[in-house]
Amino acid sequence: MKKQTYEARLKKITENWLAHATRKNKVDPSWDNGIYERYLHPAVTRETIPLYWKYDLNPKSNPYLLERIGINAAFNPGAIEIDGRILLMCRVEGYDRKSFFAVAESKNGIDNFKFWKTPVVLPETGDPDTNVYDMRLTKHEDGWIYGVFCSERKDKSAPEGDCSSAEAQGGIARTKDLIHWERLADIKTPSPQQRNVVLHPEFVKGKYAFYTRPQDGFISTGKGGGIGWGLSKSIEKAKLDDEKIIDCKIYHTIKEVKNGMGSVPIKTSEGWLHIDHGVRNTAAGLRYVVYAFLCDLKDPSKVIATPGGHFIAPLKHERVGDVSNVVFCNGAVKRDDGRIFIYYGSSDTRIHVATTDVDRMLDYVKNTPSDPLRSAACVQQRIGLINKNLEYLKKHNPELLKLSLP
Ligand code: M1P
Repeated sequence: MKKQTYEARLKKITENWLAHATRKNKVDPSWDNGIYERYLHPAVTRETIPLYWKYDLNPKSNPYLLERIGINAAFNPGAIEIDGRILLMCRVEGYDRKSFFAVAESKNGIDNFKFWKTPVVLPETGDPDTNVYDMRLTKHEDGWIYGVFCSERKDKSAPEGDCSSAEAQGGIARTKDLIHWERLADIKTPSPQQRNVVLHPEFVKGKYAFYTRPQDGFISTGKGGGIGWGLSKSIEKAKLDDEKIIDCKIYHTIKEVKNGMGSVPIKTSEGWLHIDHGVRNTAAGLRYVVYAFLCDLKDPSKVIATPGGHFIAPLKHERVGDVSNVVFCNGAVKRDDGRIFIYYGSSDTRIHVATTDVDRMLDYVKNTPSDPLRSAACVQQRIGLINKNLEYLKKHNPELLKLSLP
């Protein structure tokens, strides 16, 4: 192969980076369920990562301009709006499999995401994490921005030779600017492991309120599972004495294996809007989808509307990646004009945006019927909709009726 000069390679990789980082995104016309828009391209990918995070750009020490420390993926971002800018706290994963956090910023929240100069330098606790990921950003009424994330360490009780058993806990750090971070103690709960821990943005009964996901093992939730809820007097040493399940896993549903919180819940006039994830089993492995529900404004631990089925499922190119058949949301932003931007990772590989608004989401969560849990009941539910429509069409749109029936 003809050897490329440093200059030629630099031009090529710079053009490639620019093409990704400045690409305009458009609504995908092939998707239309009225509830939210999907977009043609991912919002952030590993190609969006600055070149100077991966290459040694000095021709003297890197004459072939080879990648020195590669980036495998950017996915599952927390999200926040600060001064009109959308900031994504991305989970960036190196070729070495370790994840870290890095902020990507965009003015419109749809495209042109650029990473801040350096990744987040997250302080460690006395028991350093091996891996950190999936940060949720909570703008709390106490004035801090909290980052709550999964902190993973090797399972100390694993048998000799077992190099994959791990222990997951809820890590907590706080900041005012997403640059300088103070690390707090991992949350203590009645469960041996935790993932998908999220801090509620308001005090409840004068305490910090946490959503949890108790789990017996690292992957399997075992006897645990479901979205938990508990209160803590302290945030510096967060501890939940009680953990009650507010949204449990259920046989033969989109959350039969496990579920977990997604974004920080969004406050609306009619309740706290949840955009979370559910996991089911298939012959091809686990399938992760995003689902939504609504909780009471005064008592955020009380579920008041539960649309059946998934809200976002992996589609087209989203379906394939490092961990295929996964969509996972841990960040959404409600803008002042009522628009909601939902950020989700697909197949543990890249980041997408979906857009909707408060009115549509409230209509969706309140008027989509709940999962009736059995085929026979699902058929009845659908026949109810069909009959309602047939009656309406007969009176108001008989032409459409002719078109759709033999
Ligand atoms: O690989 C799919 C997802 O698996 C975990 O989610 P959960 O705890 O619900 O199983 C997380 O590691 C998440 O980051 C990942 O996308």
